[in-house]
Parts: sequence; C-alpha cells; structure tokens
Amino acid sequence: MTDSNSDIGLIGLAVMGQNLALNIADHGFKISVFNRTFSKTQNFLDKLHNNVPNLTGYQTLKSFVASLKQPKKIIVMVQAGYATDAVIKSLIPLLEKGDIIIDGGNAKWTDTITREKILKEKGLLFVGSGVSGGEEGARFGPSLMPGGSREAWSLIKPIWDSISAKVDPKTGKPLSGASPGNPISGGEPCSAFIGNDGAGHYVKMVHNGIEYGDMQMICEAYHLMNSVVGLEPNEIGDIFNNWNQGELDSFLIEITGDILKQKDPRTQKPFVDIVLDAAGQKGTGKWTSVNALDMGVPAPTVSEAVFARCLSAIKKQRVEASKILLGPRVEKCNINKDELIAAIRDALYCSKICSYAQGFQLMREAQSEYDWSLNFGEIAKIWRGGCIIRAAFLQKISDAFEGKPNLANLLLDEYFQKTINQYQSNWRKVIGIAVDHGISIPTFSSALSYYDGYRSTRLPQNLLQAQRDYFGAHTYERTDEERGKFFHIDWLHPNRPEQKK
Ligand code: NBP
Repeated sequence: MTDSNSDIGLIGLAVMGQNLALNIADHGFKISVFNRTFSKTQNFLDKLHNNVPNLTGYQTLKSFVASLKQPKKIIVMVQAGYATDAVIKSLIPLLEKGDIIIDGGNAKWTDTITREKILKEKGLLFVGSGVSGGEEGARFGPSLMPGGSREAWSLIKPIWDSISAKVDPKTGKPLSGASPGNPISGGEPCSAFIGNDGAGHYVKMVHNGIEYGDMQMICEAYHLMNSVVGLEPNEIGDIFNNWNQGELDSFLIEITGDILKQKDPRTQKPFVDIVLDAAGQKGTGKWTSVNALDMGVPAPTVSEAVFARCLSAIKKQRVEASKILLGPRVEKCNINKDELIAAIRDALYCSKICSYAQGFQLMREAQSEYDWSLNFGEIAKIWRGGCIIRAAFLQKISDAFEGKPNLANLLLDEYFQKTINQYQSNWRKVIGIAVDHGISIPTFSSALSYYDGYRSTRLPQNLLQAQRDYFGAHTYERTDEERGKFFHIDWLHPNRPEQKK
C-alpha cells in the first residue's frame, strides 16, 4: 500500500516506539510504523485488533517510507548508538531533500551533532529529540526536548506539542487523566525547541543526570529513616506520601511512597527488603559527570550519585568488608523522632536545590562551549510534566530564570537563598547524625560541601597552587596582583625573588 498519506512514520517498535506511536495516533495524526523484525510489528498490530485506524504497519522499509506525506517525517526510536546509525544509513537512499529524520532515542549529544552535520550535507533535516517519561510518558504525554534543524522543528511542532505532557498554566502542575483514545486536551505543552544540533539530546542527558541525583538523595533519606529512626518501609512510605503534599511534591517522591508500601507478592515481606541493593545504569549519568569534568564545571552531586550506584554494585566486596572494617559505636540517637524526620526532609530539599543548581550551571557552560542559546526558564517549564524529574519545585526554577535569564547560579535566586537559610541547620544536623552513625550519604554531603564551597570567599586552593608550583613549576597568582599575572618561586632557592611568568 503506497497511498503516501501518513503524517509521520516511526521506526522501532520496542516499548518506547509502540507507546509513542499510539500516543501520536490518539492525537489524530496518521502514523506508519516499521520494525526491523517484522514479527514484532505483526504482534503489535494484532494486539490492537484494528482499533487504531490511524496506525498502519509495514513489512518493508521501502513501503513504509513510501506511505509518508512530503516532506517525510520519520521518528527513529531504536537502541542508541550503532542501531540508530544503521537505521539512518538505510533511510538515506529512500529520502529526498527536505525530508526529516527525528532521533527520539537517548543519543549522546556529540553523536547528534555529527549526524546532523552529515545529513545536512545530503539535504536532509535532522532533529535529535530528548524523550522523557519512560513507557507511561511515551503513551500519554512525555516531556520532549527537540534540538537540531529549526526548519524541521517548525514542521513537527504541531505533532510534538500535541503528544507532549501538559501542565495547568495557572498552577504549573501536570494535567492527568489521559487514557487510550482519550488524550489530554488543552494545557501548556511540555515541549520546546532547545537549540541547534545536539542541544536537545544534551539537555535530555543533563535531565537524566539530575534524575540520578534525585533518586540517590531519596534513597539516602530512606536509609536514614530506616537505619537511624528505625522505621519500617511501610511507615517511611507514609512519610513520603506526606512529603509529596508539600515542597517536595514530585513524581519520584510519589512512586517512592508507593514502592515502600508495596509487599513482595511471594513472601508478603516489604518489597524493598527483598530487592538486591546492587544498582545498574545505562550511561547518561556517567556522560553528565564526564562532561562536567571535561568542562571543569562543579557538578559533584550527580557524580556522587553515579559513584553510589558503582559502590552498590560491588556487593560481594562490601559484604566481605563489612566483616572486617569497623564503623562508629553508635549511641542511641537522642533527637526526637518527628524532629529528625522533619530534618531529613529539609536536608533532602536543600540537597536537591544544590543538585539542580549544578545541573543548570553545567548547561550554562555547555551553551558557550557548543554555541547554543539555552532558555533555562523554558527548560524548567517543560520538565514540569511528563518526565521522571517532574516536580512542583521546577516552577520555582522557571520563575527564577524567567525573572533573571542571566542568573549565574540558582543558589543566588532569592527563593532558593531563603529556603536554604531556613533549612540549613537541619541539613547540617542530619549530615552530622549520618556521620556519627556511619551511614553513607554521598549526595547529601557533597551537596552541602558544594554549598559551603560556593559561598566561600577563600578556599584552601591557595595552598594547592603553592604545592603545584613547588613540584611542577605550575606558577601561582598573587592576592595582591591583578588576575592573570603568574609567578614562580625557585624552590631550590626559595629566598630568591620570585620570577614573573
Ligand atoms: P531498545 O533501546 O531496547 O531498542 C530496541 C529497538 O531497537 C527494537 O525496535 C530493535 O529492533 C531496534 N534495533 C536494534 Br536493538 N538494533 C537495530 C538495528 N541494527 N537496526 C534496526 N533496528 C534495530 O528500545 P526502547 O527501550 O523502546 O528504547 C528506544 C530508545 O528510546 C532508546 O534509544 C532508549 O535509550 C530511548 N529511551 C528509552 C526509555 C525507556 O524508558 N525505555 C526512555 C527514554 C528514552 P528489533 O525488534 O528488530 O530487534
């Protein structure tokens, strides 16, 4: 069948592709789908029992491409890396100038930059779009972070805006209640053009890095309530449900409440107690950390969250070490239980603020590096719904950047300053208690070190520069000279006058 009447095509019918295709069809767009292994297409179509007339499956790539309206728009939703390149390569001979390829996978932004360049030379338009929200988001409204060709963006915008998650423009809260065939109508779309070439995938990567931080911080709060306060998972679940009604209102807090109240269907024990404490990762948190190191931007909280997963993964070694390595002798914590729970909440909120401050600083630096012009207020806005880090708190970030687009760091915004001032004594108290009890809290403590470092006029790196000059003649700047003038002491004759470099 080659009617050429589909509005858009989608390649890759694994979990994300299937759900995104149904979401697009629900919004009234005609969509063609294709998967390398045809049996998967067939199974998908069989499950639909012809109930989705807007969606048509194809067995060959050629007939799939021929079914699309001009200019052809094709979403690639396959495994990131080699698979994406393989699909793009197979599409090129079947496309004409002005046709559009959209990579909706979790591509590394540098790959997106390369792909856009190559496709541009062939007259094809390329969009690298971050898609966040997992299976549920893809089905009923993800947060979409497209970057790449602006010309292509103007052509796919109607589709992107309609399939994305929506938030209530008055409250900034996500609109819910979509079901198959009944998408959400109205509301502000969680979709906005991010910038040229790899900008969309870069911002999606930082989103994932921040997600790593959020998840680890929540785990640290749970660990403290379990080990220091002595609460059962079910009771901690109630606390998370309660926290979800306030400043911490977010998807991750909500699902944590559900998880902690869940029983293992096999043993009826608390579900979390039977899950092995060895975490996996797919790489976007690592990419964020490596990029922060490459650009010299302090983002320790995301990196600590990645390392926390790595440390958890060496379970066997930890079990052996626990038999040999001693911790502190723990006295019973004499702080009031409710006060401690409230303090843990405050510590979580302050750490979260610092983690986001780092993530936005990273993006600020990246825009100079890659010649993008990122709109941070808008980025925070499109993260309010659909994505894994969706949270009421993102409205505050959006307000901060909309008020001051050039804000150097979120911590300098009045709301965040006041919040940290109000909660910091509890934050410090919780970290002290964790240290006294020998409980590992890498994101809480690294966030506090970041905060204390960021607000310090003088750090001990004066000594470090002196050490570097001593062993490697790396030179130093002086406090009583202008920045940019470098000096060296001949450390074999340290009393000789210093040399200007
Ligand atoms: P997967 O990442 O598991 O990829 C499976 C799909 O890739 C199948 O359709 C498979 O076709 C296709 N594929 C592979 Br593998 N190699 C191929 C090749 N050489 N040529 C053509 N097709 C090939 O699917 P997913 O979990 O749905 O994720 C899709 C994309 O979305 C990924 O980039 C992922 O990182 C991203 N993402 C995922 C999530 C999530 O929550 N899962 C969230 C956000 C973004 P086959 O059936 O023929 O093997």
